[in-house]
Amino acid sequence: MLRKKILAVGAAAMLAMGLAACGNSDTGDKAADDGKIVLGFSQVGAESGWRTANTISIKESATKAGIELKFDDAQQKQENQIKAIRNFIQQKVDVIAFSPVVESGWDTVLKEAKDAKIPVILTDRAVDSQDTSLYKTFIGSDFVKEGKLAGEWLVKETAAATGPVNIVELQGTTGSAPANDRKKGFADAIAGSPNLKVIASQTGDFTRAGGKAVMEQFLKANPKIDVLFAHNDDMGLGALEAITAAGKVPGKDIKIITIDAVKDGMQALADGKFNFIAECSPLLGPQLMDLVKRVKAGETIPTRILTEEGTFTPEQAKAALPTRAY
Ligand code: GYE
Repeated sequence: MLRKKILAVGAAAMLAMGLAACGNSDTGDKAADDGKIVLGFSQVGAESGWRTANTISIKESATKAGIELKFDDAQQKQENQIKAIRNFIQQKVDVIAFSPVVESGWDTVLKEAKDAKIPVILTDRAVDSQDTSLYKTFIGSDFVKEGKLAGEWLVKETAAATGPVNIVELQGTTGSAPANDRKKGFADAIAGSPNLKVIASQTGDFTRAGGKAVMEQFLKANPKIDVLFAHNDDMGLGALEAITAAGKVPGKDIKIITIDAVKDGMQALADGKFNFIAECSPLLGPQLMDLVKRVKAGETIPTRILTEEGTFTPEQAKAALPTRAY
């Protein structure tokens, strides 16, 4: 019994020593050795084509800019992002950037970064923190505008409709900025058209599997669906399978509006399965690296940097596809 205990204590001590040794190693601390700027980046996950393109953009542009990137994939969990940010603080990186999976609950960890004097840049998604001194800038799209563009297209498209137009909505990740804002922008745009009605609205978590599963439920519960508004291409692509399996023709029996304009979405649009896409660019890497350098140099940067984007109809998608970067 006693022997076992001694062994256990010994093992724990060795483990602790091992860990300590790890902490002192070259990779554990910031790479002061070669003078490179070290950027800690916490990514949401790998939930969509948009996210994959965004991750590639960030990794490629870090390499190009000569910035050492510590990249962490949070698998769509806020607790993992908080853990990653705390690790970055411990490693004394020069700058932290992250794409917050949800809007709320960041104040404590952002305060920890501020106390450690590590500047933070928000990319892609916003936080709802009241204290804006907790981050330097927010670079990304105007999600309310994207939802609005989607809604405005539908209002025009259905201008001649006499009866009710039944809409189902696939929302993005619950509590995320793009889900909250796209829902709001769309609702605002259709508010003046009483025949346009959202009859069901649920989250599909921005994934194809989620889009398919929720669309199956929508189709079972609602005999008449005229329009699907999906908060991203991937959920729309998943929903296509459910719609076809239910014996309906996507793009005709059910009009489909999505957001992102990644290649697979653009292909569906060019094929007439989708009807309209509002673009959301994932290519944030080059601008982010530029900002990292400027923040590190102590420059003052604008507190909000907007991404520029447009919209696509099937004809425009056909024309754009051959040279589409993502
Ligand atoms: O639209 C969706 C992704 O935050 C803008 O996240 C991003 C959204 C994007 O999963 O496809």
